[in-house]
Amino acid sequence: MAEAAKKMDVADAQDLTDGFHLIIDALKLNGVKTIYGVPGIPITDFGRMAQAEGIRVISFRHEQNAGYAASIAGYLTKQPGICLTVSAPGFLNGLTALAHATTNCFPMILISGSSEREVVDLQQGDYEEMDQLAVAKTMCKAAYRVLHAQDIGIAVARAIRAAVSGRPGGVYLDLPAKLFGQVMNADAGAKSLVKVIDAAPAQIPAADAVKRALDVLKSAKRPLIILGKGAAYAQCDDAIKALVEKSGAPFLPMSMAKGLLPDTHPQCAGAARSLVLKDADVVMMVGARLNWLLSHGKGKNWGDAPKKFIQLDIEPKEMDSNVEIVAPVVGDMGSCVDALLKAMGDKWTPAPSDWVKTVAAKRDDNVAKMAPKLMNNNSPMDYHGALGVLRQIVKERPDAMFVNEGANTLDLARGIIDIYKPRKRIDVGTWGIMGIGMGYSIAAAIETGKPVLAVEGDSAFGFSGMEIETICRYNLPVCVVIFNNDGIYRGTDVNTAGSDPATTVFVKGARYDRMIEAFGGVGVNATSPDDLRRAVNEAMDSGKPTLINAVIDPAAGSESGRIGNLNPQSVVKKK
Ligand SMILES: Cc1ncc(C[n+]2csc(CCOP(=O)(O)OP(=O)(O)O)c2C)c(N)n1
Ligand SMILES: [Mg+2]
Repeated sequence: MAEAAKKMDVADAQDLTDGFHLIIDALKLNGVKTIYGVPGIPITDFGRMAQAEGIRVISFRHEQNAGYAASIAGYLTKQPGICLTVSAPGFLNGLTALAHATTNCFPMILISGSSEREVVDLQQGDYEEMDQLAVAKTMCKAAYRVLHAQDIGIAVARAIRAAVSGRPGGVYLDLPAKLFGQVMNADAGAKSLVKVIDAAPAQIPAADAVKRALDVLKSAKRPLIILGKGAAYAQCDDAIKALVEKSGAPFLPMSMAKGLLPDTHPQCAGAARSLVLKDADVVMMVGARLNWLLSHGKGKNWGDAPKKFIQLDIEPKEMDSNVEIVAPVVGDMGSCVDALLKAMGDKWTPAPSDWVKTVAAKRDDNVAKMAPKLMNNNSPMDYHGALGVLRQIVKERPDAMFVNEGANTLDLARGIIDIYKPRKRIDVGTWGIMGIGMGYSIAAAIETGKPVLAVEGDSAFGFSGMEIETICRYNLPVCVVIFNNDGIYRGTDVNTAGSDPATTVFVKGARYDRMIEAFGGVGVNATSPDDLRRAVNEAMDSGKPTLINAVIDPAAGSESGRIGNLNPQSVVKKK
């Protein structure tokens, strides 16, 4: 009798599906291949089942790093990166990355389990109680909660569409614990799933907007093109190269747009930044915003010469955000660039040659001045000696992914290390955030299948350092180089008021290389540029998880790297 009842249950279960399976099926139907997350109640079994159903589930040590991984996966693939967390504290840990994704315009979906609605809403003190939806709403592009299994299909579809359409960003999906176990008829469940058609529809710019922009560009005596990471995200690399080359104008890549055209391209004005910002008379922004990174398009960095701005962006509200945009071109980047190219025709007159020559001369001069510094073999190393080595390695390995964070370690590497291909350089982005390093490295290795070189300040590394265990566990081809100058900006500060260390210094002579040895990775202590060259090449050839402690002179850096001017000053500071 009991046997017969058991058989009945099995037969019934075959006609049923549940929340667990519907979420997995909905994600798979929409092409999700990887989930980045941390397990726990109520999503542990969900992660196991997703793995069993063929989704790659990468298990991190902290949700913030899983979130950053998902955000950059979104940037690299144009599909929303998925981060999975538990309720309240796990959700909050993932939230920084969700806000980061939204600020940087990366498509990402944070999926968090949550506690029982009835208990949360009456604030009766449930396990990990929090009204997560309300908290998330202010930090992302869209936020949804699903209460019924039959709504999972539509909710996942909405989340995907919200993340990737228009200006991409972060989306929050709240899944209360009860939802996972809810059952429904399997056929009805299958029918409730939605495959998103044309998730990021083309947005064609108006013909008169294109004409207006070209009229302004044509009038320029000293045109400049600024490429932003929106241009890199769009994956219309050939068209962007054709536009820049046809215009003949010098171009300036923002840091994650480096490599759209090689930094060694004859029109690249990267090493003549001050000159082109000051002297250009027409500036065409291509997927770049006039935020703090470009001094808001005004002030002393932009000089006194009157300027006209053309701007290509998918977000109409971006126009006039900081200065007047005389020629807004609103549409998706691929469509905007194609329309401009087409309207330029075959007889476009390239930028005036005297301007192009002036910029090239300044650039060559600055590059020549830098060259000897990059060849020094000092030990302990300074930034230039160490970066000279890495510059050559990246040149020889243009397909590798390059991750970068820190202050001096970031600013100097950005200027010194040339990038040769699109979307190879990923870094601190719009916020100048520390902590992206290991999450980005893991996602870069997984999403691109290429080796990864991560160049990290010793402080920057600390924000995500525990993920070297994750790198070892998944045996990812990641080489982390830590620029160890004993601290934040410098390792030389002294606290004159007591026996505690100064606030910006760390343990002197720390051996970060020993950390990775605990997990079976390769650790190297490099005290000279020659050591560093040998160790990085070996790591990149072997593909073994490697951490190199690059010993940098503690006195070599400057306060806040290149942005010390943003520090508020006290006029009454007691010395
Ligand atoms: C999340 C976050 N916290 C704090 C900061 C402030 N901050 C900017 S750079 C930096 C670390 C710089 O030191 P390091 O990474 O060692 O680079 P270095 O200048 O020493 O080469 C910190 C803490 C930040 N940008 N982001
Ligand atoms: Mg440091």
